[in-house]
Amino acid sequence: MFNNYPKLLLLFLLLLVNVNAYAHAILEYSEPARRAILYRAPEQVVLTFNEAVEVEFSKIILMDDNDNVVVKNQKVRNIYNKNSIGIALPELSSGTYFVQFQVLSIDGHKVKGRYKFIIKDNN
Ligand SMILES: [Cu+2]
Repeated sequence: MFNNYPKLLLLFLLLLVNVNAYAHAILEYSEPARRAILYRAPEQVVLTFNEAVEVEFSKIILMDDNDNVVVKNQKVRNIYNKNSIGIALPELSSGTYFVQFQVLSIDGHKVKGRYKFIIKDNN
């Protein structure tokens, strides 16, 4: 019965390595970009991660400078592929906005983030 012990240990170690291979999703780029200064209001927010995220368990909201929620409960959907998620935006006036997101990585971990962009008055 001790013959199986090294095999089991090896199996266990392999599983451990495998589990560690799945890290959280990392935001690689976004539209609008972090700290972007825009002269035309964006029509959507798109967040692209290094791996697929669970679109049904991901949220994106838009806040203004006074912490008021501007957009929430917008259906998050895949945009370019399974790594990118986004929401459509209503017509936004000039101002400072914050994109706040919470996504579920395929490894089951939640990843949160927040970044700012600015829409300048183009008059
Ligand atoms: Cu993780």
